Amino acid sequence: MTPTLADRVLAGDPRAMARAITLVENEDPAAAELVRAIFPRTGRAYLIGVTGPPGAGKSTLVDRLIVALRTSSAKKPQTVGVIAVDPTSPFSGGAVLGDRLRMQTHAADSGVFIRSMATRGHLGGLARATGDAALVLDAAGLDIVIIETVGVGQDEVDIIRTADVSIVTLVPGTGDEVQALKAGIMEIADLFVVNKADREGADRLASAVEANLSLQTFQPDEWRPPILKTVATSGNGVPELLEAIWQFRAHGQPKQAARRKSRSEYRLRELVSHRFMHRLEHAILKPGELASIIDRIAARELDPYTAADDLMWRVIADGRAGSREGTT
Ligand SMILES: Nc1nc2c(ncn2[C@@H]2O[C@H](COP(=O)(O)OP(=O)(O)OP(=O)(O)O)[C@@H](O)[C@H]2O)c(=O)[nH]1
Ligand SMILES: [Mg+2]
Repeated sequence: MTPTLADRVLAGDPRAMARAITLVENEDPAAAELVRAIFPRTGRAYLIGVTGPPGAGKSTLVDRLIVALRTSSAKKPQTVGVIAVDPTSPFSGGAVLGDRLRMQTHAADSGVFIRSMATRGHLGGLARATGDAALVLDAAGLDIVIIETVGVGQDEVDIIRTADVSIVTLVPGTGDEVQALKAGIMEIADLFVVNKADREGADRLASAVEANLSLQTFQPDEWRPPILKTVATSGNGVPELLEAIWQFRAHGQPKQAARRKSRSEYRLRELVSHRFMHRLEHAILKPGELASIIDRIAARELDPYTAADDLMWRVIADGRAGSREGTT
């Protein structure tokens, strides 16, 4: 019997991994089947989320982290998968290409798998696609899975929030400091990285983050996010960053269990609402019907609560009719 795509993913075949990620990225119906098959074999990889403003040096930093993870003398070399979530508009593919080129140093290393995912075409489904892609890399047996996102939208925050460790990168002199603090990114950080520390203002930025942290109270045994300074281009500060990640991992066992639970909860809730809407739009409503309901709400002919209740009951009724007919 020829091996299935799931079998090949589980065997760590990079071509199968790439194919599997394409399926989840395109929301191909075969993706659900694949995730079902690999899911029992996931949960082993350690998920590192890296976020921060555009151009903060995240990819450069991730590249350095890969090198450190592959050569670290303290531990056995770790195998690494990277998913770079790219916010690029359909009109410029520049950043994706940039990431590919920058990380090409690892092309010959079979212990490293790198993949960019575009955000376009994913209306709110980005976190799902990214989560599934992470499952693929996890199932393939990679020790570490790094997810890079630009910290701008809720989707990205959701992705990073559910990682085992969340790294927030900031850069001096861009005014992003304030924005990051506002965007609620402070709360999701387990580690802060002030990158481009070769630039003017790095100490000032580190102090600002520190000042913000000191407003929060931490229990004696609670993890207090450290603030690390790095120069990703030269690799300065990267060994210390990796060390801090290991410390967090060792420290954060109870927290990690809670994270994984919240990741499961998030995925389930997201998937149920997605499936519900999908069924509604593709199996129950006639083409254009949803649009006309929306128009009626906008015109105040219908209120959104009545409309939502009605739609919910139609899905339920359809499900009942389906089960009576013996179909699903
Ligand atoms: N001076 C200086 N430049 C850096 C440093 N780290 C990265 N850069 C430069 O900053 C630019 C952006 O780096 P990237 O690694 O692409 O940044 P990014 O955050 O991944 O960018 P996006 O994914 O597009 O948001 C590149 O030109 C890097 O060479 C640093 O520590 N110091
Ligand atoms: Mg990048």
